[in-house]
Parts: sequence; structure tokens; C-alpha cells
Amino acid sequence: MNPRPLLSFASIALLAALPLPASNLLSGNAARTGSASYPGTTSKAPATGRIETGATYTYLTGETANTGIGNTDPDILKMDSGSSRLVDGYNERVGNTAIYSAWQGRHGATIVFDLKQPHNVNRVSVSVREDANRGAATFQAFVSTDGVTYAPLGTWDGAKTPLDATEADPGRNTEITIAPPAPAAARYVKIFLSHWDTTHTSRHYRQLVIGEIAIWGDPR
Ligand SMILES: [Ca+2]
Repeated sequence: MNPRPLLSFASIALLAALPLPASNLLSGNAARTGSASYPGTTSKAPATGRIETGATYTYLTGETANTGIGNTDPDILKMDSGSSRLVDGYNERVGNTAIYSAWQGRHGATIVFDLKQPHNVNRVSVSVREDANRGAATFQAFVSTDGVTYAPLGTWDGAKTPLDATEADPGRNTEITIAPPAPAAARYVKIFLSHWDTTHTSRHYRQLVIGEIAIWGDPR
């Protein structure tokens, strides 16, 4: 007798097709007209709501390459000294709206968003350049209500979504998303991205290029 599979192919396909939960933009990205302005939109249309949290973000530093969470590449710090390019509303490289790590710098980036009040966070999405030399090896997110103690929100599974082809720089960036099974209470969201990770040898790149970060959720 054949063992009964835990999930049929049909149910696996159904799970894969489930839409991301509708929610509100919490990260204060600048409003842009047109489609797909923010990574992680559920419909590629600007119909999703937004909550004006007054969110800000900062980078964590520790200038040693390959030491994991807590580092940010010095070139990224120079490019985004005003902490604005990750929320300027442009996913893509439109003028100078993305941030670039050093070539083979391997520090990655650790970014902490402060949503000013606790919210129920259900999705964190990032747009990254994806080509032969550029990409993301690791993407992890953590949540905290006090900015001191963090709990894991999730780890990106490697799935990428091409951005809308109508954007100014079509096909150059892709979206990567962490969507936990249940919303998590968070005032602070810590995000770690790296283009080099020894546990993901199939994803080794020379440079990390981040276009935009968007955090989604609901009032708490
Ligand atoms: Ca941007």
C-alpha cells in the first residue's frame, strides 16, 4: 500500500497560489503614481492603503565583513547618509534612488525601521538588483516592541518576483518577501540583507543593490 502523501500536488499548487494578505503600507515610502511603486504590493496597483506612521530607519554598523547581522557596508552608509533612498518610492534605479554596496565588500546591510508605534506586521519586501554579479544571498527580518529584544519574523525562502515591466528600468530589480504565517507585533523591524552567505553558495554575488524596502501590516 502506498503511503498517503501529506499534501497532494493540487493542494501544494493551491498553497503556492494563495495571495499575500491585503494590508497597509507602514514604512512611510514616498507616494508615487503608477503601478508597483513599493515592493510587496499585492495587486501591482496602488489600491493598497497606507498608514502614516512617521517611520524612520537607521543602519547598524560593525565594519567587519562576513560577520553577519549588525553590519552595514561603508559604501551603503555613504550613499544613503540621509536615510531616504530606501523609502523614496522608487523600486528601481531611477536616477540615484538605489543603494550599492562595495564590490565584493561582503558586509551586507542591517537596517532598523522604527514605526513609532506597535503595529501588526505581516509582510516585509525588498527590491534588489538581480543579474550575474548582483543579488541577495540572505534576507532575514526580526521584530521588536522595545527596540532591545528582537524575535525572528522570518527568513526569505529564495523566491523572487520580477518587477512590473512598465517601470523605468524594466527587469533590472526583483522583489523578495518575508510573509510570516501570522502577523507579528512590532514597533521596530530589523532587516538583514547580504549578497554573500556561506550557507547559500548558489547565491553568491559581488554586490548588493537595494532599491526600496516596504513594510506592510495593520493597526494594533
Ligand atoms: Ca528607492
